Amino acid sequence: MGKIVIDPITRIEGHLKIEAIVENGVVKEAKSSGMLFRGFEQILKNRDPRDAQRITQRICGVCPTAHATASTLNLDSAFGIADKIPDNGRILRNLIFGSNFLQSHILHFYHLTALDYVDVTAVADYNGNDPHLLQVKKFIEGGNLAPFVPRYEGDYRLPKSVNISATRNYVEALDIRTKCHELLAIFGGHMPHNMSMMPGGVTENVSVDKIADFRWKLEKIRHFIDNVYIPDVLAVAGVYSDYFGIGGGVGNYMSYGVFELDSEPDLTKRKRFFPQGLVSAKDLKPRKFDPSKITEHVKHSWYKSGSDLHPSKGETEAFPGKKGAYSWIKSPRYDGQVYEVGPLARQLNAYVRGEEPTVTLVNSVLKKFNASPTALISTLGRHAARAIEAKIVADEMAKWVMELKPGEPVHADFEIPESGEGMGITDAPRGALGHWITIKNHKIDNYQAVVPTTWNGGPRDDKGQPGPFEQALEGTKVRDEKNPFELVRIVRSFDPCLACAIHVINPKGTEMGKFVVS
Ligand code: NFE
Ligand code: MG
Repeated sequence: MGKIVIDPITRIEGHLKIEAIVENGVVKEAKSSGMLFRGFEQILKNRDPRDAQRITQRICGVCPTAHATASTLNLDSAFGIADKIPDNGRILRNLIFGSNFLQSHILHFYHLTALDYVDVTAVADYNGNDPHLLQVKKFIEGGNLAPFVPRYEGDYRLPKSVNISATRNYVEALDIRTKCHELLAIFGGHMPHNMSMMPGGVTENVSVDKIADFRWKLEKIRHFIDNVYIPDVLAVAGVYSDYFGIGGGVGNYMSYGVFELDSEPDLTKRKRFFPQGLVSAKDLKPRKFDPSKITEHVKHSWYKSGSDLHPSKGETEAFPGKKGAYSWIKSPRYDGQVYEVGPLARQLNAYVRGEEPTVTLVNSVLKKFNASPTALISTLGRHAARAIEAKIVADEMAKWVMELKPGEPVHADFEIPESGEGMGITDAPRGALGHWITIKNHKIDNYQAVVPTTWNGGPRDDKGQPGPFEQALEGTKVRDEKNPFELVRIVRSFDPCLACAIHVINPKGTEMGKFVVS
C-alpha cells in the first residue's frame, strides 16, 4: 500500500493538496485539502453594501467577474430592485460575464491542463517558420523550462505533428485570452476587476462604435474556438479516449443557471440561457433546485463554527489544528447530498432538459466517439463540456450584443435599505456560485459565499461522505505510482481554484493574527 501526495496540484491558485492511498494499483482513499487560509471577513464587516461587488471580486484573479455578478445579483435582491434591471443592463452584464467565461475556458484547456496530454518537447528540433513555435523552441533552448516542467513522464501519446500544433496553439491561446480581456473591458472598464457592474445594472452606456468593436473582437475569439480549441480537444479525446471512462465521481450535478434572459425577481424562476436545476447520472432526469436546501458542513474543515448551516446564517471561525480536520475548504451539500458543479453539470442539465444548441453539439461529440451520454461523466467529458460551452456562449454573445439599444438606460436607481437580506446565485465558469448578504443599519452585517471549488474540492462532510474530487479519484487505477498521470488529469479536469474555494468572507469570522497555522 502506497501513499501519493501531490502538493500543489494546480497550475494556478496553487494551494490544493491531494493525497491518495493506493492498494494493488487502485486508489482506495483520497483526500482533497485546501492549504491556504484567506480572510476577507474583517474587510467586509460594517462596510457600505455597495462595496461587496468591489471587494468580492478580489477573491480571485481568474473569475472576478463571477463574484461581481453574484454580488450584484445579491444586492439587486437585498435592495428590492431585481425586477427593475433594464434590458441594456441585463444584456451588458451577460456580455461582460460571457467574456470572462471564454477567457477562463481557454485558459483552462491550454494553460492549466494541456501539458498533461501534450508533449512540448516535440518542438525541440522544430525547423519550420511558425513564429509561435520558434518562440517556444528558443525558450526551451534557453534551458528555462517552467511552466512546462515539472511534469510526469511516460504517458504522452499524441503523434509528434499534433504535439507541435497544440504547442503552437498554446501560445496563440495567450493572445486570444488577451482579446477576451479586451472584450470584457469594452463595457466593463477593465480586467481583472470590472468597474461597471452595479446594483440595478451597469455604469457603461451603449454606443454603436462599442457594439462594432465588441463584434469585431468577438469574431476573432469565435474563430479560435471553432477552428483551434474544439479541434484540439477532439484530438486529445481521440488518443486518450480511455479517459471517457476515468474520473466520473459523484453522479449528482447542479447548476444555478447563468446568463439572465429576464428580470424576474425570484432567482429560482428567472429565465436563464443555461437553465437552473439538478440531474443525477442514475436516471438523467431533470429536477428542480431549491436554494433553502444548501448547507455547509465543517466537521473535517479547520473551523469551529456551527456545521450544516444555511449560507444566510453561515459562520466562519477558524480553528487550525482541529482534530480530524484536513482542509480550509468547507463541504457544501444540497439536501445532505454531494454535488458536482461546473461546465459538465451545466451542459448535462441543459442536455436532459432538451435545450439547444447543447443537445445537438453534445450528440455530435458522442457520435464521433460512438459513446452514450454517460461517457460525459468522466475526465474527458468535463473537457468536452467546457469546449462545447465556450462555443455556445461565444455564439450567443454575438446575438446578445445586437440586442443592445444605444441611448436607452443601462441601470435602475436604488436606495440602500436600513435592513434586509439578499441572495445572488449564478453559475461561474467553474460552477454554481452563491452570495448571501444581511444588511443592518445600512451596513453589511453578514456576507457569505459558497463557491464552485468549495462544492467540488471540499473534504468529507459531517456524515463522512467524500467530496467530488475525492469520489472522482477513489477506485482509479494508477499505472505508475511515481508518475500518477491519472490523478492530476482527473483533478485538473474540474479546473480547481483554491483562492475561490477558501474565500472566507464572513464579516463576523476569525480575527486574523490570533492563531498560528500548525
Ligand atoms: Ni477563482 Fe471561481 C470560477 C468562482 S471557482 S475561479 O469559475 O466563483 O471556485
Ligand atoms: Mg463561504
